[in-house]
Amino acid sequence: MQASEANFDGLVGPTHNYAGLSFGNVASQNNEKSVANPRAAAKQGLRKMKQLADLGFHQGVLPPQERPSMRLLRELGFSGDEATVIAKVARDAPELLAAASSASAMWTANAATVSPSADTHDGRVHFTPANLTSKLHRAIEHEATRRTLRTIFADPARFEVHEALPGTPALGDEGAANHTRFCAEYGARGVEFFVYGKSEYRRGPEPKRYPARQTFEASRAVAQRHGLAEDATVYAQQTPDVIDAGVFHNDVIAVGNRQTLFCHELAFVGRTSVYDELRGKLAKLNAQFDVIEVRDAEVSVADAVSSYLFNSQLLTRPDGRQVLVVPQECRENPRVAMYLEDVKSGSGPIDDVLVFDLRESMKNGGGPACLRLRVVLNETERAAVAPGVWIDDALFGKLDAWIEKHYRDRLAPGDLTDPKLLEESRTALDELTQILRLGSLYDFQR
Ligand code: SUG
Repeated sequence: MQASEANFDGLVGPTHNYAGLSFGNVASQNNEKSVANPRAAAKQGLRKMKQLADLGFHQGVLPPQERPSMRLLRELGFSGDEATVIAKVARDAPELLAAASSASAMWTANAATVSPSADTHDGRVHFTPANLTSKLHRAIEHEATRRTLRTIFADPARFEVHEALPGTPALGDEGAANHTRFCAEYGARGVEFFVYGKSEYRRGPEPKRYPARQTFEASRAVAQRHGLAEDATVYAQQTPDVIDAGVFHNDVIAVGNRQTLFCHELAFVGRTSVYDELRGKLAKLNAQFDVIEVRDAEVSVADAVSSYLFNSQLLTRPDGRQVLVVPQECRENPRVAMYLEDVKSGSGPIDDVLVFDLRESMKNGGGPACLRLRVVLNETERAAVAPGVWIDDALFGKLDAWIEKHYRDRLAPGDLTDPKLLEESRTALDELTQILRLGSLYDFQR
């Protein structure tokens, strides 16, 4: 059946800030305690959604989560009314207030792993929200993520939104940031590609400096739940050294779309056998496989990490041409800029490059690909999606005005202690559920 890819970007939440919460994510660590601009962050993300929608891509939006998370703070033993809880945690455990306040749900590539209906055992689209166990501020996302996905993809005849995997290190799951799907056409059966950082039980090389967030066991469990065929599933391990260089998710070093894998030569352990397996399994589905491999001599891993060249979106335009959506930082790195000039003028599978200013998100290690969750949908599935989340001129206008009205243009770590921030966020989110026509989504609305 005819299908196409839709991208659901996370709307940046009102508490966007730089708390240095992600050990192993170089940008997050380097920008710790700098002053954020939530309004600019949200507008930068919204502008990307709008421009891609204008180019004819199916573009949806996922709402932010309620932050600070009073639920987490109460679970951690802080009691009293809300202002008292915030005052106590600010005084006794500011790191927990920072974790409870992060707007990290904006990076929806980590919201879930999604398998299109053409690949699954029961012909439904399957979603597994990521447990994100590796970081406290992210491990608190999956319950609300599940509720949001169930609200937007509500029809049980077409969509299955699973529970997250059990939250334990052996099953660390970071969602679609470590997952890619290859296919001839979006609606045809495809090969799903799962990339993990380490295995809990099969001994092998592991990173030494930074944590590997995704395990093989988690990837395999997701594939099994989604009912993917073994002959259409490929697993690969990230090179431990690249994790140690700051590649905390595979989407910092590789991106795939349809028959193309664009990656750095050091991305995977045993890369030639990984490519051969992908090529072989795709050939059985009458699909081709092209690898655009960037050599370390052209763009080093350090350049890839600072520019986010591979954290790009590789999209098939309605006219069939492929475009690469990159952050502005790629233009500012001379080697990456030169590489992209060659891509544009060459005759390879990438025809054009689009550049976006996502500076606020980038300073926390979130580029274009982090901000979006890909969902391949056929026409009937697309018609079953909650209608209020598709970006068009009208929704763009409403969201832009909503951001302008509710968001601060300055948020320093010290501002997280301000109890007014919770109130402001709730007022904003309450209005947002009306704009997106999502009903009562948040705990505070129930
Ligand atoms: O999980 N940063 C996120 C960035 C996620 C990027 N996503 C993908 N690569 N798909 C993370 O490390 C930083 C928050 C802070 O430090 O305030 C943060 O959570």
